[in-house]
Order: sequence, then structure tokens, then C-alpha cells
Amino acid sequence: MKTYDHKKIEMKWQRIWKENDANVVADSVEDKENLYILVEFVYPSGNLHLGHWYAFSIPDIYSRVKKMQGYNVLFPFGYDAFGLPAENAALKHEMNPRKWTYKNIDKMREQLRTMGAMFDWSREVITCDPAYYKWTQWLFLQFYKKGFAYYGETPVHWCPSCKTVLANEQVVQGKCERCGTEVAQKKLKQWRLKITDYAEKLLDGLEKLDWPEDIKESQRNWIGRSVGAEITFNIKGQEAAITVFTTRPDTLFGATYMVLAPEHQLVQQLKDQISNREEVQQYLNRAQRKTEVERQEQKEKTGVALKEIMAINPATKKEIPVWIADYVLASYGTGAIMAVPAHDDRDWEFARKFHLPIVEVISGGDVEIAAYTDNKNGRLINSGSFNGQNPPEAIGAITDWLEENNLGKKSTNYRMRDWIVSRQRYWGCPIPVIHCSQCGIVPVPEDRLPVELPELDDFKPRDDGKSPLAKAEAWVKTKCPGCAGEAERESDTFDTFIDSSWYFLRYCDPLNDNTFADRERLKHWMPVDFYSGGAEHTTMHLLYSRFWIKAMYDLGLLDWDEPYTIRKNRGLILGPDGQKMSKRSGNVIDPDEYVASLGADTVRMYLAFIGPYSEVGAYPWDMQGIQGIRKFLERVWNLREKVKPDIDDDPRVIKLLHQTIQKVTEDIDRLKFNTAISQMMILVNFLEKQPEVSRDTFEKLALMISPFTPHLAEEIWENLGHRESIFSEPWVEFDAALAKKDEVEFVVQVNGKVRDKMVVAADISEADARQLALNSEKVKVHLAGKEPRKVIFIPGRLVNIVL
Ligand code: ANZ
Ligand code: ZN
Repeated sequence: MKTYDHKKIEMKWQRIWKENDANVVADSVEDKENLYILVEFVYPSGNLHLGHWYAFSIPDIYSRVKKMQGYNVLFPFGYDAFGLPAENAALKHEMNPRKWTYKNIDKMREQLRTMGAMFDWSREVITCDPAYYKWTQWLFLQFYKKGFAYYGETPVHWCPSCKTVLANEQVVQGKCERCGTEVAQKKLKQWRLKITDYAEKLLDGLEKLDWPEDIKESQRNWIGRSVGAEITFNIKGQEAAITVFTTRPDTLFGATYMVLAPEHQLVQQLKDQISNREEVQQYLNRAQRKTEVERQEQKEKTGVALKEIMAINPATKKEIPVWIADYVLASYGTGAIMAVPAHDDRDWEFARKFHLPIVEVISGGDVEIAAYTDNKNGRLINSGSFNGQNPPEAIGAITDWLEENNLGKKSTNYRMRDWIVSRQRYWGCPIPVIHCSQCGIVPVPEDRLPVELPELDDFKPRDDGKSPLAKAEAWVKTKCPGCAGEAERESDTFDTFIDSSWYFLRYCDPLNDNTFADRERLKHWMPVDFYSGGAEHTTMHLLYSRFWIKAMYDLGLLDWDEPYTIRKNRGLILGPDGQKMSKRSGNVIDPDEYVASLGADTVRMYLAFIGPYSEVGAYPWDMQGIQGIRKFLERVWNLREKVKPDIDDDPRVIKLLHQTIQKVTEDIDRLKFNTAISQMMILVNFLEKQPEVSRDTFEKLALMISPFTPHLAEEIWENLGHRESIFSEPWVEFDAALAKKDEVEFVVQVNGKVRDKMVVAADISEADARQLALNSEKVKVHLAGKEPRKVIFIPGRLVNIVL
């Protein structure tokens, strides 16, 4: 008996696939429907870890099944190659980032080959390749010409030690998350994309997508649409007025003071009228050091009155004081609020602390104890002619009244901000514009793209908010394409989220030098049918790329405006100790080790077995589990010994076989690879008990395992005398009549007395039987609403509910 020599088998088939271009995909094949299955491309860290195996080998199973089911499947791969990690690693190893990146790509490509995935390597995409980023730049310029991209000063958080702009999320208690240095506020000129113009389209588009509800919900929250009104409050004795955004115009009569964000321009404009200027200035200085997140989360409210400034409530005509406080953000709404302490928590706390009046305008709460924030129930009081209405009615009525009197208007606000895309980093795609003192911003002419990233000896980040590229004088200095005068290149580079916003288009036509991708080819493949990725991606990449595609659609460059029809996020593989894998915990599983000792097929199948891929779970690596899979594959391998060409299988074998095919087929479609494998194990157990197994049955088993264990399946197939690859075979079909489960009459008792009978599958599970029994009308009568004390289950026979 030949033992299962995984090394030999896997090397052999990887070689054959490569030699035969087995996985090269044509853009269209007669009589075949195209299917585009996408996995998130990889950041080239230089080492393929277990998470990558989980991310790529399981979608490969799905892709292989779909291919066998008759689809022309595109399953490509590439590298998200620009970015800070490469730059940092290169700094650390004193190596050029380009060299470092390409060295890693070469290594990972080799590791990936051992996975046996059906990636079409001829379509590989690398974002730091000038042939790719030429089109990143070209697309950006189209956006710019259409007004989707703009340049201007914007406040940013700056870490003086890391010498870079930080995102809001990277600032913790005023300090840099990475190095703990106190963060400074800077104003820098930055490139931004107008993603906020797409807020409505991005929301509407979600409705037609077959995506998990939780991802859609996080996108909705991120976009943060709020419907309400803008209301204008005059300032006593001044030309200036304060406009606020509110979601609760119904509470207007209860607005007893106003608050401006410290950065609000009126604070400077009214300076001369304010009598406590010193105090105000000190407050402004303090507020500056806090981040938006901190300002929103802080428990203790702070603020300062702008003494001498009074606003007039347009509903009550009463004079109300104007304050500044950092719980009001400059970047949201109008940067000013009408404060309604009786019905808003933050205003309530603030009013309590500073002894400001609290006027109840909606009945139903007790404003001595807390703000009453319910916006559906209660009735308006202290609100003139609006008294007696409920809040939804009053929102409409008061907004109408404001509009009629020119005091305000309906308004919608979004939490999402425009996307800042400039980075002061070396290792990124150069932004293809030129700054000319005569002509202003001038796009680099398209026939001079790409603007190549120059080689630099010193690519360290700098203190002055400029990119290291700014030092490359020979590169920076250029002629203005407009007036031919002296001009300078933009020296910032793009956020890498730009690179990843369109990579899936390039897979459709990776070598095209005339356009980002040929329109016909895009038609063959796009939109992506199925996109599998990490659970950490719900907004950023998935939102940016949706925006990017919608913008391209509006430019007339694409024929559809959503990139991915189905999106699924996968779970996480934990260390054997049930903890997140990390070098520090010493619980990292190295896939290469297991590929060497047990084989890629075993690793693939084990990962498919570890938990349902349809859910975002966390599954600990189990040493025995993977040994069990290896044993299983050996048993499949050894089954060959029992195969006889011309025998008839026992009818029980035939039945189980068809049931297995059905379950495996259906489970794979639902991404429940784990239960598909369990079912195959049941079949193999049963086959082992037979004295002989027909060739037909064994072939069907080989076909079923082939997407999970492609090398082993090819070897078995060849041993059976086939000359073509097993993957050129159609997927196994089942006979529904044969697969039909045996049925039995099932008895439901209550306290030992028969109350109902039903026909169910013989192997009905306890949970299903219990559910059916409790839902039976005949049974419910006898339960009389009581909770069962106990439910006894006898498989295939009865359920007895004991009260
Ligand atoms: C009066 C009012 C009364 C409010 C009430 C709420 C309850 P969302 O849903 O998040 O959009 N607001 C407006 N601009 C703000 C800013 N720049 N900084 C901090 N808070 C701001 O919230 C809208 C509400 O948040 C607005 O409605 C405003 O307070 C506040 F019983 O106005 B409201
Ligand atoms: Zn010029």
C-alpha cells in the first residue's frame, strides 16, 4: 500500500498546474457565465501567516466549486504595496522601501504557491508598480477636473515625534497613540476628495446590496445622516447672527442659551464686544489641545460665557446668553447650537453646572432629575400655539413656521467628513499636480504620466509637515505645463486607501497601457460577484471604494455604480490557547511548518473545518483537530484499496452518497464548509465498513473533496486512470429522490399523554423536534402557556413535554 506522501503529491501538482497554465482565465468563454470572486489583496509584509491562509484558501474552495459548476471564474491576487509599514520597516532595516517591498512580494508569491490556490498569476497587480499607479494618478486627475478633488488648508493632528499627521482615532488623551508624544494641532494644506457629496448615494446604494446587515449598519453610522433644521438667532445690537443645526426644532421654545464651538469664527468677529476677552482666550487655548473624540467623551462640561453678547430666541423673543464650550464641535453642523437643557443630556449637565435656566417644553419627564430626551412621546407645553402637539408633529409644524418667516429651513447633516488623501510620506503614489506661482495648481499632462516616485537616499519623515520628497530638489523643481515658468511638483503622496479603491478593476485588464482597464473587459467581470475580506473592514476601504466607483460612474467611465454585489467578512483564527495570536504570547501558528509536516491539503481542509465561514467568529487552532483531518485524508487515500470497477454498491451506500452530495453542495453555497466536511466524514466512515466500494462512488467522493484538497484529489483522479485534471470535470450532481431522507411518524406527548403526531425526517435533531412540538397547536392547548419543566427526546420516536 502506497502511503500518502503529501510532499511529493503537492509539489507534483503545483508544477503541473504551473506548466499547463491551469489557472489562466479567459475574459469570456462560450456558454459560460463569468463569476468574479475577490479576496482582499495583501500588504507585502514578507511572511504569509495563518490569517492569510484563512483569507485565501477558503475562498479558493468556493472558487473551485463554482468553476466545476460551470462558471468561468476569475480569482486573482495582488499586493497593496505602498504604505507606511513598508516605509517604517525599510527605515528600521536601513533598506530601500522598493527593494524591501519587492523582496517580500517574491517571498510571499512562493509561499502562496504552496497553498495550491487557483490564482490567475498572469493578472497579478502590484500597486507600487508605475504601470499601475499611472492609472491611479490618471483617475485622480479626472476627479480633480470634475471638481471631486480639492486642495486647501484644514486642521490636522500632528505628532512631532512621528512627524506625521494622525487620524482622529490615533490620538488618545491628547497624545500620539504610537509614541505617547503630546499631539500638536497644525493647519496644513491637504488634498481632499468630496466623499460628502456622495453621502446620499452611498446610503441609497446600500439598499440594493446583498451585504451583511451589520456592515451596512456601520456604513450608515459612519455616514451619520441627521435630518433637522437650520435656525437663525439674531444677536442683540449686532449685524451678525448665529445659525444652528438642530434635529429637534420642536424644542425651540426651550432654547435658553446658545453655545458656539471655541473655533467658531463669530468668537473672533465679536471679540471687541466681549468684556471677558482674557478668560475667553485662555479657554480657547485649552480647548485646542483636545481631540474631537475627547471633547465628545469628556464627563465634566466646561465653558465660558461671552459676556455682553445676547442672542434672541426667534420663538419666545427672549434674550438668551451665548457661551463657548468645547462639547460643541466646529466641524459638525454649523459649529453652533441652541441649547435646550430640558431635553438634551449634554445641555442639561451644562445648565446645571453653570446655573442656566431649564425650561420644559415637552411634557412626560421630570427635568429636575434629568433631561427628557424622548422625541416621539409627550406633548408640547410652554410653546405658544404649538402646545398640545406631539414631537414629530411639532418638528414639521415649527420647521414650516420657521420657513414661512425666513428664520430657518430644513437641513440634513452628515457626520462623515471629506476624505483627506495627502500623506507626508515617501512610500506612496505621487500626487500628479504642479504648483505654479503664476497658474496655481496645474495637473500634470496625461501624456507625462506616471509621475514616478524618485529614488531617495534619505526618505525619513520631517518636522515641517512636508513630505521627504520635498527635499528631492531635482525632482521637485520643474516647468509649469501652463506657462513654462519655474514651478514645483506636489511632494505629498496619496493615502494607500486610494490605491486599494480600484485594484479590482485592474485585475480585469492588468497589462493595459492605454487605459486603466478596457471597458469591454470590465463588462465581462464587474461588478465583483463575491468579495471576501477581514472583519476589520466595514467602513474605510469598503466605503472609500464604493465612493470611488460611484465617482467613476458619474464621470462616465463605468457602467455600474457599486463595486461588490456580495460581501462577506470572515472570522479570526486564534492561537491554541484561545488568545489572539501574537509573538509576545508565543502562540503563533506558522502555516509553513504544518504545510511541511502534514501538507497544504490538510491545512486547507482543517481551516475549512474550524468553523463556519459564513459568520464572523473566532476559532482556536486545535492540534488534535488538524491531526484528525490528516487522518481523514489518509483514510480517503487508503479507500482506493477497496475500489472495484464493476460492482453495485449497497443501496444504503447509494442513499448516503446522494445525501452527502446534496448536503456538501448546499453547505458550500452557504459557506458552511465545516458541516460539508463533517458529512463527508460520515460517508467515509460508512464506506470503510463496506467490503468493496464502487469506482463510481469513489470518484464522486474524490470530486467532492477536490476543492478542499486539490492536490490529493488530482492524484487520486490520475490514479483512477483519468488524463484530464479533475477540475475540468463538472461538479457532482445528486439524485433528489435518492437523497430523500427517511421519514417516520413522530409522537408528541404532554405529561406522557399523546397529543399530536407528525411525519418528520428520521434523523431529526433534538432542537428541531422540540421546536416543532412546542409550536404544535394541539400541544399548545395542553401547555396552557406554562413553561415545560423538562423535555424528553427519544431520537426517531417521540418528544415528551413534562409540565
Ligand atoms: C437642539 C436640541 C434639542 C438638540 C434637543 C438635541 C436635542 P445628531 O443627531 O448627532 O446630528 N449639535 C448640533 N451641532 C453640534 C455640534 N457642532 N457640536 C455638538 N453638538 C451639536 O445631533 C444633532 C444635535 O446635536 C443637534 O440638535 C444639536 O443639539 C447638537 F432636545 O439642537 B440639538
Ligand atoms: Zn504656470
